[in-house]
Amino acid sequence: MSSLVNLTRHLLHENTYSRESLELANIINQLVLAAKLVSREVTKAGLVDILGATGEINVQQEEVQKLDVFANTTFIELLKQSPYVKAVGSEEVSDIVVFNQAHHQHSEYIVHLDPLDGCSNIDVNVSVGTNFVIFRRVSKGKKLTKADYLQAGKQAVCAGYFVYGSSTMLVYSTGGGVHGFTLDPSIGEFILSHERLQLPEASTIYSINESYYPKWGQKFRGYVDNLKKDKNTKGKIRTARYIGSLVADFHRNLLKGGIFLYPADKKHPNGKLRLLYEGIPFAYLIKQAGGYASNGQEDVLEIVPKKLHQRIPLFIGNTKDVKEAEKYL
Ligand code: P6P
Repeated sequence: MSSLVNLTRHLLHENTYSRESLELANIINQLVLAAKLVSREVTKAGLVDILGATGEINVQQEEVQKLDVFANTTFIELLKQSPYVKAVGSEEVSDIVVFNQAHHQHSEYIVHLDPLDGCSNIDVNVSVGTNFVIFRRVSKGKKLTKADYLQAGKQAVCAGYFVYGSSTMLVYSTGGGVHGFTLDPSIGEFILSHERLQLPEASTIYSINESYYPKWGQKFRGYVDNLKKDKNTKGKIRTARYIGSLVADFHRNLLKGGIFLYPADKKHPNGKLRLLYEGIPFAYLIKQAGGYASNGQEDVLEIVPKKLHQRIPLFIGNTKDVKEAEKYL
């Protein structure tokens, strides 16, 4: 029993029971409660009328799925209950959501999240997830400023994701390594299952949507062509894996290594993935796990967002692989 570590105990222990860790523990426990509610809906999605699209188009110009709406509402409402969260940036909402109830007067934290990443795959039972990153405010005034919610990822105090797959997991870091917890539905607790995750030294896996090959630049096409001929020290050629749900592709990358690539192309001149709630959470985690994330020119964690839904190209995984890809971009 003494080896049983639940999330709250881990969070407090990890941060030496500091005041900030108590505040983070409260915020993450709200995220956990929301994730349990979303996990329940996701796992029974085929049985109730919560599958499919709502008929609306969101700020990303994507079809809004019913589960997207449920997840977005659930996470925002539960984060609003925390006395520590001042605002939420959500993939589903065009502007920053600022909380101004009485218990938010001294709230110090901003949470950016993608409530249900990969949602277009939900109808075919592919793993989806919720990505999040937490920042502390930098301004001292009463009014929230852009400087508070448009910070570079290196300023984050916590990042993580929930993945709703064959099991529901939480993978998070507060800067002291990456830790994975698996939900035990029979007791409703996230139990430590992957302590201090580190990327494997090397991997033959590369992950990219090759249907966009005709839209890539000439140099990048040459790079991908070479990947197919590439052999590792044991003479093994590369293996392609692409799920099409970023959180699932990232989770595999974190556990098995390799490189995930989503370059800019003619259809997505600035890339498709969003900096604040896709690029930054995963860049924060991969760095803690010994890897690296780039937009092709620089470390994703160094980029100061100019707007909430800013898109970036994303190359993430083993540092050696990502640095090699940067030469062709
Ligand atoms: P494509 C899902 O819609 C998503 O935002 C990410 O989860 C995923 O990695 C990407 O888009 C897939 O994009 O263009 O390969 O279908």
